[in-house]
Amino acid sequence: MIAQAREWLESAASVAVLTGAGISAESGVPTFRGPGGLWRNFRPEDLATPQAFERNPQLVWEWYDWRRSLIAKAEPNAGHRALVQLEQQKRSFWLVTQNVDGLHDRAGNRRISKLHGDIWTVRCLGCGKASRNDQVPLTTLPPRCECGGMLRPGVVWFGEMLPQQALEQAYFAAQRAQVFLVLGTSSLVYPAAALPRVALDRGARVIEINLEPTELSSLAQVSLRGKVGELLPQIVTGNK
Ligand code: BV8
Ligand code: ZN
Repeated sequence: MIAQAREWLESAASVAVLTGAGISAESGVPTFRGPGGLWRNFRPEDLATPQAFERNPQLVWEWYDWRRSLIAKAEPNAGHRALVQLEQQKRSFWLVTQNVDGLHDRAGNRRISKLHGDIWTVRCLGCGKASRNDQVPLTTLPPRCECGGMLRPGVVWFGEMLPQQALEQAYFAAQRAQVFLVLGTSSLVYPAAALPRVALDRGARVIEINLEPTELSSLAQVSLRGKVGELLPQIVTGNK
């Protein structure tokens, strides 16, 4: 299976990647679902929604402030680094991430679409201004804009539209890919989870790496069980 995956990846001219929280787990950033997940005492719909923020901005900001403090201490891991190597090796490469932690950017990937936004940006509900804010911890919750308006995290919540350009880039990459890597995602959240299916419909080879089986596992031609940080470097050639 690993040899097959390595051979397919090596001979592919065009590669697309979809990552989820699992690739950042080895950097110490908790995942959303599964053991030790972020959502353990909340349902995702309870926190990551505009209604939850409307109802209790303080609670939602406490959650994001806690995550920002964890992410600030995190470093990209071998899985992130293998994707930087892959971007450098491939003429046609695109990385689509559901993660908002910014670890792919810090690792050095440039050809990237962030489908669910970025935890280090904030947006004012008053004047609409978006800006970068990397203050950890935040001194006031919820943080305020200089116009006095309330700031929200610059992320995409359930029921909210994804950034149009990022989504278009992602679909285009999925349609063009000869090999589509799906790394550390439960493949439950749409429209991100539709991307590997788009690639499959176009005859791409889908290689999944996950600790456990997912909704996608039965559709992927290769589904490797294990840690992204351990298995991905084994299929990205040029690694010992
Ligand atoms: C939208 C906020 C259009 C940012 C997030 C019914 C059916 C189908 C769809 C829907 C439905 N009802 C509602 C919908 C739409 C909804 C949706 O998909 N719901 C799901 C739950 C059914 N989607 C939306 O609302 C999207 N918007 O559709 O807009 C629209 C507009 C208006 C009206 C109608 C429609 C918006 C989706 C974005 C939601 N925002 N988060 C943040 O705070 O981070 S989603 C949240 O889940 C995160 O963003 C995260 O990225 C995402 C996906 O989770 P994963 O990344 O996969 O992480 P997870 O913990 O689940 O899994 C980790 C995996 O890694 C596990 O499998 C684990 O085994 C593995 N793993 C762990 N460690 C490792 C590992 N693998 C390898 N190595 C390891 N070391
Ligand atoms: Zn403002």
